[in-house]
Amino acid sequence: MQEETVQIQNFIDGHFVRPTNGRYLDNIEPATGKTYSQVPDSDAADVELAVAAAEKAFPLWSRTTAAERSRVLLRIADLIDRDLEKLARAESIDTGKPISLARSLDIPRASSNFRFFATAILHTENEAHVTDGVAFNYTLRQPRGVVGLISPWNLPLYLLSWKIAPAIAVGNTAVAKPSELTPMTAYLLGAICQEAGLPNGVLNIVQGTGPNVGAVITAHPKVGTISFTGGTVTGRKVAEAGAPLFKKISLELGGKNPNIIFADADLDAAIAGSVRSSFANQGQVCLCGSRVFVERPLYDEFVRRFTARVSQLEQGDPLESATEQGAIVSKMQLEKVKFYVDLAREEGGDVVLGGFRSAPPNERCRDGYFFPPTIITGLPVSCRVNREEIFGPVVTITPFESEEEVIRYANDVDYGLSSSVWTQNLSRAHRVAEQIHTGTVWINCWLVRDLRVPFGGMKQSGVGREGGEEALRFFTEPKNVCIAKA
Ligand code: TXE
Repeated sequence: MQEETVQIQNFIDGHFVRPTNGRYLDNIEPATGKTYSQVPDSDAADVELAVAAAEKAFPLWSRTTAAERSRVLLRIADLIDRDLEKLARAESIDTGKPISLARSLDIPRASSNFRFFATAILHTENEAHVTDGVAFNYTLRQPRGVVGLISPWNLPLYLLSWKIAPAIAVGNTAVAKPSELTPMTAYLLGAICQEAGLPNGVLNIVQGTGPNVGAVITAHPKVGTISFTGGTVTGRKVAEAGAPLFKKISLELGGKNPNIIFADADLDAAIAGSVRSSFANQGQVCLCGSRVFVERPLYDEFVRRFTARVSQLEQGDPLESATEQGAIVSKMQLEKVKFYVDLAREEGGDVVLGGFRSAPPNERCRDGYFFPPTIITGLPVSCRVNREEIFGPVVTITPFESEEEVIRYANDVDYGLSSSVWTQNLSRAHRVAEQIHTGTVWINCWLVRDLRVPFGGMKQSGVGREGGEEALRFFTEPKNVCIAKA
């Protein structure tokens, strides 16, 4: 297999280069537990080169017309579509996610991100404010310079492109760092950008660890803008590094999202939606609804039917098209999942499905990191398993008696990223949506993502919003120009 011999390189100033220290880390395929490629273990010297390249490219790129920037980004989108199968396979091998998910979600979304922002910059309006016969103001929204983009391992190309596309569309230049666990599609994106004719230095990709690369980017005085997606603990470090330099920072962090099912819900739809929101990508999506709340009259039936449906999910080799549940991204993450399932037992929970490491699906995957979809009932709402982000294929189900009670449960965590509400009562849907403290509320659906809507979290799920207009604003600096009338 071609992937077995790949030594990934950094992408700096339009060229693929080795890390200056010559060091590499093993990159493991989660489905097999075996090293299949090597990722640069870059450090401050590489970040320095990337920042210098981005700085050098900025004057020209920021003055390039929106129409020309748009053309380049559209070419990138087209090339991602052309390489769909290659990228989907790479993403599946790198993350352990089912190839069907990479084909239908991750890679198509990556090209949509480029296409969306490539066209968005052609349709923006400029603001003007007339001061009563005294002056005329207009607002320039200018690119901010070199931006730092740091992304996690769960949706590698999807989330990295979500940052790169708006950042460079509006004329910034970027230093991007994918997760050291999932470097492959970012590496392939570098080649796509070269082929698309993106000028050298507009996008630089430095591969390596959080402490050696991510922390250097966030502390770098010439990187004034940081967009970060990852864990809450890391997000805090990013905020601490950026605060003394007054950087503009957007943080998209963890979640412990409620999935609320009222007794008047369309049960078939609620079950189908809950299976996805609980276990998509082995539960490793920050938007997964890991806390399911079901109104008492429906509780027993929901648990029975939901468990039956989940037990039918096809667990298997991520590279097989029929697989619906693949591998967990890393050994460490697998240990974390196991820790929380053990903790759930200690906290008095009943494991009604899963709960123990699954048998490998085939010989190739003998040493892979597999854990089955796990359903836990009988836990108090306030226990650790119901408050801390697990980020794996584990959900709890809890009954509730009233709207007021479930709103209290939903809000009683440190996180506030997203929520789902299943009900056929429109007034209730609006009422509950208004009272839930999450950045997104889905009514009778999950993960419907219109790229125009504001996206982000409340409380410890993050600071700021991206998506659509919000992203264009985040990556630009507004400047008011005031012209006196006389
Ligand atoms: O994330 P990290 P990890 C959650 C999930 C998971 C936990 C830890 O609960 O178990 O976070 O996962 C880079 N300065 N989410 O360790 O460390 C790192 O190299 C700057 C939720 O993978 O936050 C990677 O590129 N950057 C999440 C990125 O930050 C640093 C998705 C995210 O890694 C850094 C993934 C530092 N000091 C995990 N340290 C979501 N909400 O989508 C690390 N990084």
